[in-house]
Parts: sequence; structure tokens; C-alpha cells
Amino acid sequence: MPLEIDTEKENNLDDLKEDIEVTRKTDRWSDAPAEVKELFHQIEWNVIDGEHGGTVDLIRPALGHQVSPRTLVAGPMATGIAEVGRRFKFDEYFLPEVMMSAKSMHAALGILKPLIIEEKSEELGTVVVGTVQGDLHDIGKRIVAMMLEAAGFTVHDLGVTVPPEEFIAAILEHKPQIVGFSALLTTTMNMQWETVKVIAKQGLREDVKIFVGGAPISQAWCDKIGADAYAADALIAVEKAKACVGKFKELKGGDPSLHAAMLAMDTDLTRAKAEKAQAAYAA
Ligand code: B12
Repeated sequence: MPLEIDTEKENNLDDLKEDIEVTRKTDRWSDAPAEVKELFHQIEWNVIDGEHGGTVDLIRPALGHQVSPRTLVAGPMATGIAEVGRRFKFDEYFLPEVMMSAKSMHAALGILKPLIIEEKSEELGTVVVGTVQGDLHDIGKRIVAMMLEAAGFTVHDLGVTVPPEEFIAAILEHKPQIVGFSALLTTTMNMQWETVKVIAKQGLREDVKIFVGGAPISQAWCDKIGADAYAADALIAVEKAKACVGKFKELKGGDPSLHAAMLAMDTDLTRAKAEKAQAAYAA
């Protein structure tokens, strides 16, 4: 049985501005056994410090404690890279440091990917994902792709800086039910819109449900560009993708009812999360 550790609660990450001694004193991951809590703090700091060897060396012991690959990705790896993002934003880190941290994430994801994909138990459908043209960020998109695979989808990941024509070629070749665009830069968000337009121009809009994501992307952006669904993280992306090939299977891409149904799922997911948090608080 995998260890149950809450990765969904909003964490205050101020301790990550200090050092691991301060981090150890926080109550983050305190629902985990002490040795796992310690491993999680070390993973956070190895991602922040860009120690990819160290990060990799900590992943296996964590797995040995029955921590699931998903918990590692959504837990200490996510908090570590979030702090890297904060440091970059406030000019405490520059590109070389960020690249080292990204290398740590990739090294750890390389170990976790086969394990996550092994969890695949059923065949739900096909998804094409890619980071839009001009954008090199791919950590989040890789996580989304891995989680979709684990949930039962066959995923074709087109990589980074993918031009609209490549998305079209992949749609024609793989006949996916869902196409996902990732964009992390305000300057490349617009390529999501351009790609939606090219798909529509090719007469393929009804054939695919279009998902969008990435740090600057929002529901408002999704609405504006006529995409079908926005997901703030991989777990939401999986839930919405499952619904697209399940209860909303008959709705076509671009149908306003599909868009409304996807939006309504956010309300349901938020309510479920609040109820879970309340139950945990009451216990
Ligand atoms: C790592 C990183 C890099 C690495 C990328 C390595 C890699 N292989 O990915 C490197 C060093 C290469 C890099 C380069 C640059 N970066 Co950078 N980078 C980051 C950083 C720190 C982390 C991004 C990340 O991996 N987050 C972790 C993942 C897990 O989160 P995520 O990507 O948001 O993904 C989740 C969700 O968004 C969602 N999701 C993501 N994609 C998709 C897709 C779909 C379909 C769905 C449904 C959901 C979904 O699910 C994911 C999992 O939960 C961010 C800071 C930040 N706060 O985002 C800056 C950041 C994105 N970078 C930034 C900048 C400016 C740059 C550069 C322009 C810097 C420069 N001067 O050269 C270049 C751009 C290069 C290019 N052309 O793309 C800015 C962007 C600012 C802006 N407003 O546009 C940011 C926000 C930093 C900052 N605060 O200033 N960067």
C-alpha cells in the first residue's frame, strides 16, 4: 500500500528562503513518517540547489518507503521547483541556477516515468501534447503527460517549441481525442491561440478537445481563445481528460456545452477538496 501523504494542501514555503534546518522545523509533510519527512525536505533542497545527483539518490529511498511516484512529483519536487521560480522572479537566481534545478527535475522524472506508466491499467484514449512554438519549458508538460499515461491514456508528446503544423500532422497521424498545449511565457501564450485557429482552419476543431495549461494560463484565457478546458495542474488535467472520453464523449471539440461542463468540474473539484480538508481538520 502506498503511503498517504497530503500533497494538495496549500503550503507556506517561506522556510525554503532559509535553509534545511529551518525547513526541518516546519510541519510540512508531517503526516509522513519522520524518515520520509526528512527525505522530502532533502529532495526539496536538492531541487533548489540543482543537485541532480543528490535528487536522484533520494528518490529511490523514498520509493523504498512506499511513497508513490505521484506523491514525489506533486510533493517535494513541486515545492522545490516552486521556490526556484520565486528566486528567479526576485533575481535571487539567474538562468544557470534555474537550468541546474530543471536538470534535477528531469533526472528525477526520468526515474519516475516508467514507474508511473506501469500503473496504467486500462486504455482510455489518445492525447497529443506539446509546448507551443517559441517556448522551451517542459517540466510541467512532462508531468501532465506522465499522469495521463498512468491514468490510461496513450500520450504522444511532441516536445517543446512545437509549431501549429506539427500539431496538425500529429492530429492526422494519431487521431487523438484530446490535444494539450503548454505555454510558460506570456510571450508564447498567444501561440496557443494561433494553434487553435490553425486547427479550426484545417477543419479539425470538432475532432479534438483542446486543453491548455502552463503558469500564465487561466480559465479566462481558455475562454478567450476558445479552448475546451484549462487545468491548473496535472491532477485536474487527468480528471477533465477522463470526463472528455467518458461522460462527455459525445460532445465535440469547440461545443459550448463541453466548455461549460469542463468549467463546472472545477467547482466540483474545489468543493471536494474543501470537504476533504474539512474532514482532515475535524479528525
Ligand atoms: C525551470 C524554468 C526554466 C527552465 C526550463 C527548463 C525546462 N526544461 O522546462 C529554463 C532555464 C530553460 C528557462 C528558460 C527561460 N525562462 Co523560465 N522558468 C522556469 C521556472 C523556474 C519553473 C517552470 C517549471 O518547470 N515549473 C514547475 C512545473 C511543474 O509547473 P508548470 O510548468 O506550471 O506546470 C504545471 C501546470 O502549469 C500545468 N500545466 C503545464 N503545462 C500544461 C499543459 C496542459 C495541456 C495542461 C492541461 C496543464 C499544464 O500542470 C503542470 C503540473 O502541475 C519558471 C517559474 C514559474 N513560476 O513557473 C520560470 C519562468 C516560466 N521562466 C521565465 C522566463 C522569463 C524564462 C526565459 C525567457 C529567461 C531568459 N531570459 O532567457 C527563458 C525562456 C526560454 C524559452 N524560450 O522558453 C519566466 C516567465 C515570465 C513571463 N511572464 O513570461 C518565469 C515565470 C520565471 C519568472 N518568474 O520570471 N526557464
